[in-house]
Amino acid sequence: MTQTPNTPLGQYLDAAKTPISPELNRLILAMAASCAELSDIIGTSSLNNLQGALEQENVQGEVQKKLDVLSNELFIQPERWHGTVAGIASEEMDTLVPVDADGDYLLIFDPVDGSSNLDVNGTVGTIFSILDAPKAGDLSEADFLRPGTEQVAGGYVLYGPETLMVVTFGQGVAVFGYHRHKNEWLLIRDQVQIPATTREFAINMSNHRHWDAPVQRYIDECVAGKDGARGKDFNMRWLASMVGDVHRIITRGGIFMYPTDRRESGKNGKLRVLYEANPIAFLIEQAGGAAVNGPERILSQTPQKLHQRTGVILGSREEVERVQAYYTEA
Ligand code: AHM
Ligand code: MG
Repeated sequence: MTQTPNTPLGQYLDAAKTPISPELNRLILAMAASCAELSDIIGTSSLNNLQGALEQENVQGEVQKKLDVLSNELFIQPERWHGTVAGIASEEMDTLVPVDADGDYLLIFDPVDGSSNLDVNGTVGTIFSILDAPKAGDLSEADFLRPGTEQVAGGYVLYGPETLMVVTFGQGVAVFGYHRHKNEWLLIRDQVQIPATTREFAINMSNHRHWDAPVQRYIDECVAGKDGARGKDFNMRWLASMVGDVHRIITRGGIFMYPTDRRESGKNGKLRVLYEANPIAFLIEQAGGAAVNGPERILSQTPQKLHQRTGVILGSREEVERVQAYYTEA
């Protein structure tokens, strides 16, 4: 069932085709409210001296920005989650944070993805994934190490010219806009579908010499355009913010790639399974697209650790399948 544009988020959740539990409903509303708050913080960050880096690194050796830390602190406040969340894991924390033993869900997120864009007022986003919490016992990291097929919800909030939330509960993809003056999230598009083919790719071209042969072959064929094997011209876009690049694909199709490569630092990929690749792959599949790590489906991987990385190739189905075939043939 497609719902009518301008439907408020709460009403949308109440009318879902397959009922959404009251706890998940509250959790999503709390996530939306938290992201609206973060949108205001990001939207005034230069004015409030919240730009720039801190002299500290996260567990993955990345220098943290002031807003990486501040947004993480905002999202881990237990009172936000109204007893719905048993535990939290985030890009910015070494290990999990237990929240409420009775909570039904695990919440995993990247509070500000694409944070190198913060300094230049470029697009950034929050990515989130929700899993069922284990029924009993003390929470451990192992409870989070589950394949993406087990997600009960996944989504992102994009902080661009507009603040948008794109979410799935496994019954299609919906896009909401945050109406600042009304302080309300309103439906923009429901049951979004990505075109199966595209003429647009997104990849950091400066890494060309490091890529594996299947990726070089695919991109070289795109760049060769009409005169090459593909017989058509391609265009390139790269925002250096996964949420921004993926939102373009959700809107008009395309292929996004951050593949594994031959460097020591690139052999496992750059993006993380649990809070980047999985929720985005869930959205893309629900919108009729495909998402692979190279040879395999992203959602079928079982991560061995919280901050595990993966290759990411996703978007318009026929293009993703073509790259996947190049991997299998190689
Ligand atoms: P981050 O989580 O540290 O912000 O890194 C993830 C980001 C993605 O949003 C984006 O697609 C990619 O890293 C950009 O990488 P690069 O700087 O190599 O272009
Ligand atoms: Mg990130």
